[in-house]
Amino acid sequence: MNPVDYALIKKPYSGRDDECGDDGCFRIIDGNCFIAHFDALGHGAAAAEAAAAAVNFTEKTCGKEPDEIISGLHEVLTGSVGTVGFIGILDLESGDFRYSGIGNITARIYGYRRQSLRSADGIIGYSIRPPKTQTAVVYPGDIIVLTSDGITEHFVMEEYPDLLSGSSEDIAASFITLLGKDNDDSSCSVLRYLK
Ligand SMILES: [Mn+2]
Repeated sequence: MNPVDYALIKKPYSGRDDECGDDGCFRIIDGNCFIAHFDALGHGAAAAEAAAAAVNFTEKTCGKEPDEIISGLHEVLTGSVGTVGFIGILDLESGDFRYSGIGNITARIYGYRRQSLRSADGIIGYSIRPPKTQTAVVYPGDIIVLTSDGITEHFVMEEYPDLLSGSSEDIAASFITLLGKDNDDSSCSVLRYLK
């Protein structure tokens, strides 16, 4: 079973750590590596509260399939400002990555090739269609990167030759420093599937 290296870095727009509407979590359970990333609408205290509720619920239910967790989150977060979110489960033995996303969390696999993992339209807690779990294959050495819309989505990789260098912590820090916007919370989760 291949080990993983995980990091989450978030940078609140207001500069106050208790006012970040971007958040995420990570667990390893029974040979599966579970990862989630959220960006609650807007920023400030109400967004931070919704993001915290999303993480709290997700941590309690992370043995379930991604689409089931999203459906549960949608119920729990009704009445909140709502959030976009991405949930993935990596089978550490096979490299199968089951995922489900709603809204504009950018999810990409970098490695031998670059693959974007598409999310459905909608806002969790406000309006979603029945979520689906999809599957991608992750190979040893691949890097899964999840970013909120506080990080530039479109960029030319060749202009950032060191973006994917170092540990997951280094990579997340590079995304925030090199591609972070200054008008929103920004955040990046990195999961490296080690050889
Ligand atoms: Mn945002």
